[in-house]
Amino acid sequence: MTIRRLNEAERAVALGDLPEWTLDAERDGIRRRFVFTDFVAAFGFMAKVALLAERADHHPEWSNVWNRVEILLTTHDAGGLSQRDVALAAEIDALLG
Ligand code: HBI
Repeated sequence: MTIRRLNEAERAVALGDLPEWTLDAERDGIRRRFVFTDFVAAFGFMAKVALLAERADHHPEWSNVWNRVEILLTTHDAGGLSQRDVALAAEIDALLG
């Protein structure tokens, strides 16, 4: 299935539903920074995200420093922000309750 970049109207709706995520114009993706109590909590979160990502065949660009996790979602196959990024971001947010 081909996947395409979201247009301006679609982006506005998507970001309205994901208030914690910001548009990264340079990468044409969305990013969010998460802060946990310690490394174990951060890594536990990453393990859950990894399972979601593998199930969706959609993988984050991310980094971890002790209790912080920085996630960028963009779609190589679409050349930028797509519905797949929005869907995974919503699933990630749902992990946090
Ligand atoms: N993850 N973020 C992201 N973007 C992609 O385009 C992508 C992916 N994971 C797997 C994937 N594409 C596959 O469709 C292959 O292109 C590797």
